[in-house]
Parts: sequence; structure tokens; C-alpha cells
Amino acid sequence: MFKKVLVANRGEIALRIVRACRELGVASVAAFSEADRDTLAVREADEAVCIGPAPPAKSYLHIPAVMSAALISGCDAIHPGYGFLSENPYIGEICAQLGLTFIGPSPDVITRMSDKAQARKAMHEAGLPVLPGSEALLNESDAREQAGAIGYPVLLKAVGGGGGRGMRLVESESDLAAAYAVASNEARNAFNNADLYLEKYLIGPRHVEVQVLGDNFGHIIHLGTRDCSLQRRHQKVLEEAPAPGLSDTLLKALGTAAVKGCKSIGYSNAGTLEFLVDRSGGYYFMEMNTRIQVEHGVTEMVTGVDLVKWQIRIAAGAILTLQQKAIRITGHAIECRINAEDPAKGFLPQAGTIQLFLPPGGIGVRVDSHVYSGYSVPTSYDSLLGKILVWGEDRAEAIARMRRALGETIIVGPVTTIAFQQQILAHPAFAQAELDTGFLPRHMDDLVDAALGTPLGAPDPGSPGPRLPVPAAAGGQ
Ligand code: MV4
Repeated sequence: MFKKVLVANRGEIALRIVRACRELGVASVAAFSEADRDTLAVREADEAVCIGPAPPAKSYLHIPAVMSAALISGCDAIHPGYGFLSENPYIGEICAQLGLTFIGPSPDVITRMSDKAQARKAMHEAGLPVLPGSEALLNESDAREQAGAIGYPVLLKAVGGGGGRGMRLVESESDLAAAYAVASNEARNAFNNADLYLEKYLIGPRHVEVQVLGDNFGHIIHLGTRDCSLQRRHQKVLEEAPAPGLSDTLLKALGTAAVKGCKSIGYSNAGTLEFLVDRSGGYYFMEMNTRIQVEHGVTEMVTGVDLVKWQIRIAAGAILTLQQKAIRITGHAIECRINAEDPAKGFLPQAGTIQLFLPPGGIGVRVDSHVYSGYSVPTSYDSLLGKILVWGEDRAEAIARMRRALGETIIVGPVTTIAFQQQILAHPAFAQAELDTGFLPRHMDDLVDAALGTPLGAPDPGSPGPRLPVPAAAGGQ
């Protein structure tokens, strides 16, 4: 096992990794920016090293700073978390040259999966279903020819990265030239790679992903599905495990496909295969994420498997002793992301001091958050304040429990998305699991209007409870 792990990230995931290290008896070092000096990961880690100023390019993305922090503090491994350096194909190589272990898949696998057209091709060759589509396009006229063969509508997607950037819907040939130019420019700006590929456009799909774990000896298992269809501008809002309403046959097929895909590329460590699922139960590989994801906790709650601890053990050379037949999905888990954003202002990010934070508790509730009363939300990073997760024996109990947990939560200071989340959970279409990527766009106006009628931080209107007096300002600690 490692002696000391550098946590090359911030926020709630940095704390999550520190906690995993502590339970494994491994020392942790929090690498932090000047804006993150007062965060919980810094406080909870065994040591902490400042790696630079707030802008990510000067700290969390600054490879020499991160590597130096690992070396001077005597670390033997680096955990990248999600975002930042987690899917940088050079990091594993650099780590190896410095005698450090990168906690993640091999550089070769990261490189292959970071090219989304190549990933699609590799998974198709492994026998996974993919939508009709193309490899990387040569130019606009190549796009025109291939789109004609696939049949409109088609999506132009960026080879260099997922997440919806550099993506354009093309409904007919007359729109192609403009869409190609815009998508290509966007892709160049976002990923430093203007290349595009095509896919047949699937209307109203669900986003269903499969969690996998593999070791360095060829053992690979899956840990079931998550539904992540509720997204706003390609940002996930609420996730659940397992994906509800899918037949056992389909759930099994998704798991088997994910394992087959991973075996074909020699995958190791934690990863996620994203699929689109249509109304008739068709499923299509979309892309693979070669990192731990924000929503990993819902999988942990329904499987009892600590994914972050397994990431560390596997990187240290442990054998994956978990057998597929020992993985059982029990009950249902839901995660709500709590963002410092104002739904009334188009989800404008909010900064400022959290005067009071009262997290929820009780049976089946988990809170993964780096914030506390007195914490100042910096402006340099994403607006995720934390995640509230619940487990229930079934989906209905999980929904009731999440409504109860969100109702207990008090955040005084920046406006958050809690009231918006409450409205999603109260919506009859959500109760019916009518999930698809159109859910939020379809119901957005109603959800925001209803959220504005709920005083922020107030209990669920269905269960009026006593209001706590709010101090003018709460101290830290
Ligand atoms: C699609 C699609 C329909 N058909 N691909 C959005 C982000 C990126 N990861 C892929 N995305 C999509 N790809 C085909 N061929 C619809 C989406 C999509 C979407 C996917 C998952 C969750 C939310 C979404 C919202 C809009 C579009």
C-alpha cells in the first residue's frame, strides 16, 4: 500500500479522497490553491501544500506545481479526483517518470478514450451497440457526404471531449455548413482540437451509465447503472441508482456490455461507460469517462462498495477480490447536487459567505460537502457546494427521504439550488420516473416558478416545521 497520497483536487471530492486514505491507513497531502486554504480537505488531510493562486491554470492544472508538491511532501501516489488533471493523458506518464503512481487507468487507455470518435470505434469493434455515425471528419464536404448516408437529423460532436461542448444538431443538409463551422470553432476553443464526428440524433433519450472497476490483472466487474438524464446545459442536477424502469434484461445487457468493452481495451481502475437508452430499450455506447465521477456515491449506496478506496488499492497493485456475483444492487439511491446558483437568475453562480450550514441527517442520508458555517464560496471554481445522497428500500422511499433531507437542510448566505431540487422531487412526472434528457427543459419554467414560491432553506411545504432563529453571523469551526 502507498505511504502517502497527494490529493490533486479541491472541494468535496478532495475531502472524499482524504477520507478514503484515512480509512486505509494511508497518509494524505492536500494540494490547495490560495483560495482554498480554509477548506475541509486541507483541515482533514495529514498535510497540506499550497500549489499556487486561485486560477486553476496556476494551481490545480499547473503540472509542475502539482508534481513538486507530491515530491517535496514525500508522496508515492497522486489521486486526481474528477476534472482538472484527471483525464490528462500526460499525467500518468509524468508520474511514472518521477516514480509516482497515478491513481487511475494507464496513460494509453486515457489517451484512447479521450478521443471520442476513437472510443466509439473501439467499443463498436468490441461488439457494443453504437448509433450510426462516422469517424473523425476530414472537412465540411466529408461531413455532408456522411450525414447524407446516416440520414438527418444528425449531431456533430467534438472528437476532443464530451459534455456537450462543440456539439451541434443538424436537422437538414441546408444547416450543415453553418453548424460545422460553429461546432468546429467551439471544439477548438474548448479542447484545442477542432475535429468533429457525426452521430445519428436520438430524440429524447435517457442517459444511463455503468460503473466499472478493473484491476491491473485483467479482472473487471460492473457495479450497475445510474440514470443521469436530469441535466441542465449538460450539467447533471440529480442522479439515481439503479436507472429506474429498465427491464432486468436491459440492465444485465448494459453491465455485460460495459465489462466486455473494458476487457477489450485493458481497462483498470474506476471508470464509467455512458449509454443513450431509447424508449424501446435500445442502448448505444456514447463515451467513456476514465475517472471517478461526481455521482459515484449513489452506486456506493446501492452496492456497499467504497469506490475510492478500491481506486487506491487497485493502483497500489491489489487484486480486485470483489466478484461480479457478489455485487448485489440493494434498494435505491438518489443524489441531489447542491449548487451556489440562483434559479431565478438563470442559475447565475453565487459567491459569498455561508453564514450558517445545517446539514441533514438521519437514516439513509449521506452528505458529501466541503463547506461549513463561516466558509466563503470562492468565485474561481464551479458552484458545487456539496451533494446530498439518500438510500431507500425502493425509489418511493428514496424520494420521500430526499424531500425530508432537503427540507432539513439550511444554508444561509448564497442562494442555492435546494428549492429547485425540491420541486423536481415533488413533480408527478419525476415520481413516475418519466426520465429523459428532455425532462428539465420541458418542466423548467414550472420548476423555477414553484421553487421561487418556497422560501430558500424552508422545510418541505408538506411538512411545516419550526423555523430556527438565524444568527446575524455564525463563526467558523
Ligand atoms: C446525443 C444525444 C442524442 N443523440 N447523441 C449531450 C452531452 C454529450 N455527452 C452527448 N449528449 C447527447 N448526445 C445522440 N446521438 C443527446 C445528447 C444530449 C444529452 C445527453 C445526456 C444527457 C443530457 C443531454 C441533453 C441534451 C442532449
